[in-house]
Formats: sequence, structure tokens, C-alpha cells
Amino acid sequence: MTNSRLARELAAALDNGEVILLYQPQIDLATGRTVAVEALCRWLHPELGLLLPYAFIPVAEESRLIGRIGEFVIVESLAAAASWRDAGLDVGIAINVSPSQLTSSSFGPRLADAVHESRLDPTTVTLEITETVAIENLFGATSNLDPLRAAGMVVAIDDYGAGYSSLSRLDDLGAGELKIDRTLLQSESPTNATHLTDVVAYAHERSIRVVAEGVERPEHLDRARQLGCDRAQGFLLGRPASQREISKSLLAERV
Ligand code: G
Ligand code: MN
Repeated sequence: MTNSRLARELAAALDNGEVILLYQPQIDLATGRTVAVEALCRWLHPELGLLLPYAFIPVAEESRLIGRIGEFVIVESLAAAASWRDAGLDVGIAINVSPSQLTSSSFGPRLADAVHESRLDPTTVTLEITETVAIENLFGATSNLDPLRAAGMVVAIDDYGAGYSSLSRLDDLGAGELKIDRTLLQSESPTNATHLTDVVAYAHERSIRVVAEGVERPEHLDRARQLGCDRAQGFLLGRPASQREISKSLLAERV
């Protein structure tokens, strides 16, 4: 399918509810409880099936639909977090920030307003940033992120180890969380294992919490624990699920 057709369909999909959010649990390794969920965008395409963000976010970026998707994610995920809060189910919410959002001057003020209006505790809101994006326009990124951090929100470096990762980015962006990419967590290479030990030490020296991503098998969970990661996320611990399903599992967990 051509990108222009995909863009046209995406515009319609945003109107008719085909674009949805799922939520994936993040487990506190000390207590075993779900302390946060990451909001993940999906497109339930009528012909192509379930599309993951990489299949349509680039198209959205090109066609300026990304603004609408970004707004949808903010409104929908904060509403879900507020509904869990209202039900007495305290759980943090992690939102992925797209490249163009990060450098758009309207993003920071809009998110600050939305969080304020939701009356959520800002310290329970995490903004996941892919570091390559932040490097390309560090000024734009920090102009958005600094006020959000000042309001209490947490900046997370996403997919650490997937590309040209640099720990200095944690300092540049005032990050409060580091998410270790699944390729690095799952790697069997001793060099990578040593590197990971250093990474966790570096983060913890700065009181930055570490989340292990891609925990798919029991040995990945063991590794996350051995490394001293604070939180873990992955198919073994919970697949991305609807707001309803998450509500049910949070209720079940908290009896
Ligand atoms: O880039 P980011 O880390 O935000 O991407 C999250 C994506 O990874 C989601 O689309 C989610 O479905 C996927 N994911 C979550 N847990 C796992 C896992 O354990 N294994 C794999 N392969 N993918 C996962
Ligand atoms: Mn993410």
C-alpha cells in the first residue's frame, strides 16, 4: 500500500476509532506489583490487521497526522490513568513521545495543561523519549521537557542499547528513568553483560530508575533481578492489554 493511501486511511481511522491504546504492565521487582503501565498505540486496520506504531507513525509524521495521534494519546492515556486513580488503583502511566512532538513548541504546554486538568500526580507520569531524536534537536527537546520535569514528570530514555546509546544523554535530558532495550537485555554476549552492569551502576549513582524491557522468558527476569533493575516489562509479565483488561488485573492484584 502506498504511503499516501495509508495516510488517507489513517485520517479516517482516527475518526472512526480504529486507532486505539493498549497498556502494558511494568512490574516493581521488589514487590512484584504493577506500578505503572506503558500506553502503546495500535491501529486495528480492517484489511491489514493489527498495525504496530512503526508501521504507521512514520507515515503520520510525514502527513502531519502525528499531531492528532499525539493528542489522542495524551487525552486517552491520561483519562485511563485518572479512571484507575478514581477506582483506587494507583498506577503510573508512561507515554511515548514521538520525534515531532518532542520538538514542537506546543507539545510541552499542552501536556502540562492536560496533566493539570486530569489532577493526576505528575510524578506518576513518565515520558518515554528515544534518545536519537533528542540528540538531533537537543534544544527543542529540553525546551519541552524542562518545564514538564519541573512540574514533577519523569523523563525516560527508551530503547537504551538499541542504537548508538550514550549515557551522557541521561544527564542532558535530566532523565529519571532508563529503559534497557530488549536486544541488550536478551543478549548472551559477556561484553554486553558487563556493559549492562556498568549502565545500572551509572544510573543508580544518579538515582535514575532502571526498567528492563523485553522480559519474555524466566531467564530474562532472573537477569533483570541480578542486574538490580527496579522494574521490568515484557510478555512474560504482561502483554499489552485494553483499559478494561488492565482494570481487571489491577483489581485482582490488589485484593
Ligand atoms: O519502543 P518501545 O519500547 O516503546 O516499544 C514497545 C513495543 O515493544 C510495543 O509495541 C510492545 O508491544 C513491544 N513489546 C513489549 N514487550 C515485549 C517483549 O517482551 N518482547 C517483544 N519482542 N516485544 C515487546
Ligand atoms: Mn516505550
